Amino acid sequence: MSTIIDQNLVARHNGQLQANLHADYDALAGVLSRRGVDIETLTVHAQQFAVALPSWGAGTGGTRFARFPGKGEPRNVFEKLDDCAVIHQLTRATPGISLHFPWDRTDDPKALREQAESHGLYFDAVNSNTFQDQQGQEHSYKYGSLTAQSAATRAQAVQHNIDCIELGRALGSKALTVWIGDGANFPGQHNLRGSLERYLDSMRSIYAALPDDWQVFIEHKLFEPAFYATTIADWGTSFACAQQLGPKAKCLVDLGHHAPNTNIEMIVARLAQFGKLGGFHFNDSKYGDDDLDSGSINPFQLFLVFNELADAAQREGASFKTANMLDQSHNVTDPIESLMSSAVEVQRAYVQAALVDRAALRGHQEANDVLQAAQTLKQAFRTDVSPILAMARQRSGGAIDPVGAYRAAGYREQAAVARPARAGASSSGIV
Ligand code: PSV
Ligand code: MN
Repeated sequence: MSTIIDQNLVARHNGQLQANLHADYDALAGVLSRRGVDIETLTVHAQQFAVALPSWGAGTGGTRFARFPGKGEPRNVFEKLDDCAVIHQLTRATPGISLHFPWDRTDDPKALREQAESHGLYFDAVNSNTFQDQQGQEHSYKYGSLTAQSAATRAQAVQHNIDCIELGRALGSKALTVWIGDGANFPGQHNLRGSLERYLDSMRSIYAALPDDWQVFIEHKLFEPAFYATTIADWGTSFACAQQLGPKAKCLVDLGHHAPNTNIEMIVARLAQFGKLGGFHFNDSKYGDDDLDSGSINPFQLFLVFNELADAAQREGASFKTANMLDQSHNVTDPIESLMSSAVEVQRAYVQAALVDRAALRGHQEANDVLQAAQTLKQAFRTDVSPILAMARQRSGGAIDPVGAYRAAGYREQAAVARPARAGASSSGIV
């Protein structure tokens, strides 16, 4: 596997942190062994964790008011791939990349795939985009895409999704994620039932084009850009559509796509129970679809989501799998640093969930010992598993302190020189 940052630099950086890491790791091993938990098992578990990176997260994002680009931003999909390779090199937790078309469209998928493989990366779910018009596009999506009144517009949107599947196939991807912004801004604009009927019709054509070993993920979102009624607004609608379409259709939960205070872990439990949980877009939020860094606002919620995933994995065994991806917008931080920290925060929740004493929890639940049941979860959540995450990274060849190593390597400064801003460069950093 070729690396972008010099591995000797990473090793030197690790060397400086080694003694403290071992002291912290040994101390935590003692704490955990008193609870009957073997730290080595948890470290191996941490090493098995993976979350895919959104190609569109590699550039600085923005709001509807402004975007303040940073230096050395990637200008095309190959440069985005380089940034993703750096993130994986240092965290060893992000081997997958989720592409978005047409933003990441390439005429040379073979070259892109080879570049990814040379860095030990693969392509996770590909995403279609019928929420914007592209230059030269025949039919506008102003009034909808898969649900549009115009049959020609719907056909164009369906064809774009089929093209995404084709490109994804060439790249080795195995899933298509469909998020549409379709909906109504005013009562009366849509016949609410009619627009969902058209959505299902369109999705049936996309579903029919899926290769046997592919899945399609339906991503719901409460609102934005449709502010009165979004066609696929909630997990119930997503679930009903996935049921209608068939076994290859599943639901994707973007953590930012719900009303404030929604019990997202319960949605996760429901979808898992009925075999329709396809995957995640991880991010965090305070008010709406804020796309903030994972774990930055509500780490307990993230932990509770992973607690449900651990429960489902225990019930269903190795067959239980979800496609896990980040979906964030970095407006005021270096995107590489945010994506590295976020991957570590999602990994943290995954390891903390593995710490839950499930037998004890079940016992407290059966005995209606509410306080102890809650404390059992809290004990796992309160445990600082940072030494486990750092040890897992180091053993897998990554950095004990990914952000520290990244800054020491001067990658961004070098990128600023190698990637002078260019008018018309491919979009990155999506609002
Ligand atoms: C929509 O808000 C979303 O979460 C979808 O996943 C899009 O594909 C992504 O953001 C990028 O805009
Ligand atoms: Mn998303």
